[in-house]
Amino acid sequence: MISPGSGKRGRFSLERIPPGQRLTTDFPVLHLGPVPAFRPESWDFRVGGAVAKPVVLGWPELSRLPMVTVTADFHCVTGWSRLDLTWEGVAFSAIASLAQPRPEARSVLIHCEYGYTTNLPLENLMQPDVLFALRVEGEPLTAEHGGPVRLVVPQKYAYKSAKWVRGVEFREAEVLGYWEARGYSNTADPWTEDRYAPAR
Ligand SMILES: Nc1nc2c(c(=O)[nH]1)N[C@H]1C(S)=C(S)[C@@H](COP(=O)(O)O)O[C@H]1N2
Ligand SMILES: [Mo]
Repeated sequence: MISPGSGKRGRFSLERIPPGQRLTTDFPVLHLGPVPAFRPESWDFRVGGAVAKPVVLGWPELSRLPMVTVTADFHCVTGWSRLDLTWEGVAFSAIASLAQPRPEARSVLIHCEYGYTTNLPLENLMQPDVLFALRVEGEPLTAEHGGPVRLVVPQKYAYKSAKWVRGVEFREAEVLGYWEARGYSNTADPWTEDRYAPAR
């Protein structure tokens, strides 16, 4: 089955696995540091920066927003690819509509528990396959896979698919995220093996 949002494969071939990647059929867990505990009473999701309407959503509010379903492949920069994960959650574009980014907002910094961050151009995040996922494969996201809420950006290496998201900061000027500031590519395109930042 060819699902939307599975990459640039298909332009010249039906190859599903990007160059230099190997297929895995399980769902590895990979992250830095401990798995945060989720306390729904004190948890919030803050959307701000260069926006007309900053918003703070509690867990009941976020989990009642309209949901979308995206089936997409997942490529970790360390070399594994998992095909056809079905995610459900709130489209990035729906969060942007609530907050109304100002015209100068070009970049977004995603803030997570324990200080993990990732950055993306707003244009990339507005793609229809980008979502804040609450569920995967028909079940609520487990804490180890980023529950209660993670970003999913299928067209980029998975360090951009930040787990345990708590904040979305719209910005005029780009700030590099955790791995982007430590030698990994800012653009992170699996189809061109865009793994590392150019040497400086
Ligand atoms: N908050 C946070 N999100 C993160 C990471 C992390 O260390 N912290 N690691 C990233 C990396 S490198 C990968 S490959 C994916 C792994 O997601 P998974 O554990 O659900 O497979 O999470 C990404 N999101
Ligand atoms: Mo990764």
